[in-house]
Amino acid sequence: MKFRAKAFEETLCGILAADYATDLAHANKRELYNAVSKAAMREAYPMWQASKENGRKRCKYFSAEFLMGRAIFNNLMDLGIIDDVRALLQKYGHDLGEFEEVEDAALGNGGLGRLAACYLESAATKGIPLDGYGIRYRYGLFRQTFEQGFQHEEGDDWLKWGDPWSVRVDRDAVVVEFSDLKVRAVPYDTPVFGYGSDTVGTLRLWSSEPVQAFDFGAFNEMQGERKAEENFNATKICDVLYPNDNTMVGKILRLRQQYFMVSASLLDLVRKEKAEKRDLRTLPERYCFQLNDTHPVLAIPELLRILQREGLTFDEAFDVCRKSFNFTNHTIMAEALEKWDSLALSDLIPEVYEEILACQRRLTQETGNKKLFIVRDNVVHMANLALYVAGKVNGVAELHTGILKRETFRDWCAQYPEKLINITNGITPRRWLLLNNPELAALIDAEIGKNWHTELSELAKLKPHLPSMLEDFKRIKGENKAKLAAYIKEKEGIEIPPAFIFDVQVKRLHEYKRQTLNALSVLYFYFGIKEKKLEIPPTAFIFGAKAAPGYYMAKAVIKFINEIAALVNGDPEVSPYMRVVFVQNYNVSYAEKIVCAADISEQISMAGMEASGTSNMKFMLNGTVTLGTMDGANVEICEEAGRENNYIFGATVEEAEAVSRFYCPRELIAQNPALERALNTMIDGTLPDETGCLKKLYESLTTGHAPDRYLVIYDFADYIRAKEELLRDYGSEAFWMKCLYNLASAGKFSADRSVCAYAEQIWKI
Ligand code: 26W
Repeated sequence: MKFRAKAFEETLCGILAADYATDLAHANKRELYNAVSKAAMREAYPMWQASKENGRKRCKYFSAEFLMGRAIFNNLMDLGIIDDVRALLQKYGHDLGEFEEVEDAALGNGGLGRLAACYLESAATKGIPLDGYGIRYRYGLFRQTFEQGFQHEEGDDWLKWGDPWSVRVDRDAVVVEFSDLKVRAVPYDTPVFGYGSDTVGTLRLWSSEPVQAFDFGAFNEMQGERKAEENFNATKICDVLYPNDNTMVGKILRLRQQYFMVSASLLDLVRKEKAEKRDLRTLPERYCFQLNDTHPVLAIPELLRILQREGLTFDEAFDVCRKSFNFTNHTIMAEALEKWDSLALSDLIPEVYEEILACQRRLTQETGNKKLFIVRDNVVHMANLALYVAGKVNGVAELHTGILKRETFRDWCAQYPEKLINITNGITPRRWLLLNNPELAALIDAEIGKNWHTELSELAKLKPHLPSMLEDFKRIKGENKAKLAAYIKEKEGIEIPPAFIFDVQVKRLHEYKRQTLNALSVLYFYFGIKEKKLEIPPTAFIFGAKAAPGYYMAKAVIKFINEIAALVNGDPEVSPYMRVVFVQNYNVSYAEKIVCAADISEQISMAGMEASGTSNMKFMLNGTVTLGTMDGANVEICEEAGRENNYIFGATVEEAEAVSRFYCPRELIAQNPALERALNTMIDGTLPDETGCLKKLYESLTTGHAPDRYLVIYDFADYIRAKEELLRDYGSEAFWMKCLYNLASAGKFSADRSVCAYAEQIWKI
């Protein structure tokens, strides 16, 4: 669908006049941003409305996280008006680029939240009726700065520029009840546009408010104190996104958030069903629910509770749940599989806890299988609850799903062999190529036309044309690198020459992702160059990552890398050949700039740990080779693009498992002086260690009961081998062809493919 440019301009001027008493010539950035967004919303409204009311079965994607990033550029592009708007603003002396100052909506931690955002956009593009349900956190993921090399966190005021892309829908407010508190849940709806599509999805985020506006009269009564406290608690539920990624922290506020979100969503839905006089037993004909990891799994007992309150028997309600809930698992890390204390649940939401117990009883009756349980020793295992009730359970890459079947969920698989399926993750090629790398997109358009925008497998048609694209590709990559270098100079104050190789690792900071391995290799090169024992082509090692504020070791790694950066960049003997930068506040918008400018994509998790990874796909789509392990979707990247076109190293899942049993890193260190030298910087004063965190990091790798859990030391030598090979190859024609071959082989990793697979195999839409 396309707007008429004229109609858009008229609407825009109307809004500027009515809401800001100004016009196109005089409006400031903020007024313009809000008015442009509102004008687009207004023009697209009929399309949004028609999409909601088309009577088709819909899937509701329940997720505690939606990492949407910045909406405006993506929305204008998907609506097909970005060029018109740019030209219009230019006519009045404005630059669309000024909206780069608009804050990202960072209502997510990392991969899982960004995946949810990609899926919404892809579903709208492909005409699949998919809506997101989540929480409208007042503060998103913290803003990160570095001080003396340490991470500092600040509140993320993502609403600073306003939220013109959402509509508050008071009419649909509901009351969520905890044993000690009633809360008003008010939805804010954001349209999700598809690329060149008439389908518009809805992202509905719930905000918590006091049930009654504050009543000053209460001060006169005995209950005054309590009342004031209740009002305070009600707003607090949505205050902030929990900044943990892959680590379960059993906080009651987090439990409140989870229940708040699913209860509000289901109450709202059931109320609508009743208003339309539907038989609730037939709910699965009109809706299904995708549970994005365990965070929204309380939706299952909550729907059981609501349906029985509406008159269904337990068996009828259970049948509805079996047919409507599905579950995606995003991690095998034991510390991420959510478990809640029975007491906490029965205290806070007693009726919901009763339904969980009823599920446990039914499980025992149905299977008699002693290996399967939901509640054990007064702990509720949320993944098991989902495994029991969900119709389909999926992993997010072939390797990951295999591990789930063989290990993590083996007993469940034996009982329900049809339940577990794989749907490999994907990314939206609109944000991750068209929008972030328009020059490369245009080059592809010129070769094979524009069909690939919505049919990414068409990229394969590039294969015969790759040699003729080489020069342009190199030029575009060079320009993107220059832009990124300028941006990094401005934001971080560090100079990286665009002619350097850009070696990039950006992702959440976690021990299993092994940023430490990369850092140790940087030290290896540093000392090699310093002592004139080795040469590498000039390389910039670029890091970006946030550490969970309570994750000590992850924060130590940040300090480690920042001190390495200071050492390397400050050494005139070495800095002509190497630079190191850890960018601050890595987020979706930063990623857009980095992904199109990288020469090397570091995907170096210990095999078996990274469920899929999605940044690996973003780099690939932008024509970047992977330096990585056989983990997650890297395996499928190699299947598609050829292992020989990437740089693969390290233990495989099987090896890693075998090695871990009897493994002594100290022996390996003793045999490798260069590695020892790099490690010693943590304890020998080479790097400042004001707090002793580097020493702790050193110890975690070398001493104690189970040192080096993630095989950093074990994989070091092979990592160096692969990295040196890559650096040697860099710049040759063969190397650039590898980059292009990866781009041409990225078709599989479109989120369009993934959502279509969900729609066919799971949602039956
Ligand atoms: C309970 C705390 C918690 C918070 C977040 C546990 C687990 C999570 C997420 C599952 C972490 C996450 O984002 N996982 C990532 O999901 C991506 C999308 O499927 C995958 O590509 C990544 O490999 C996986 O780490």
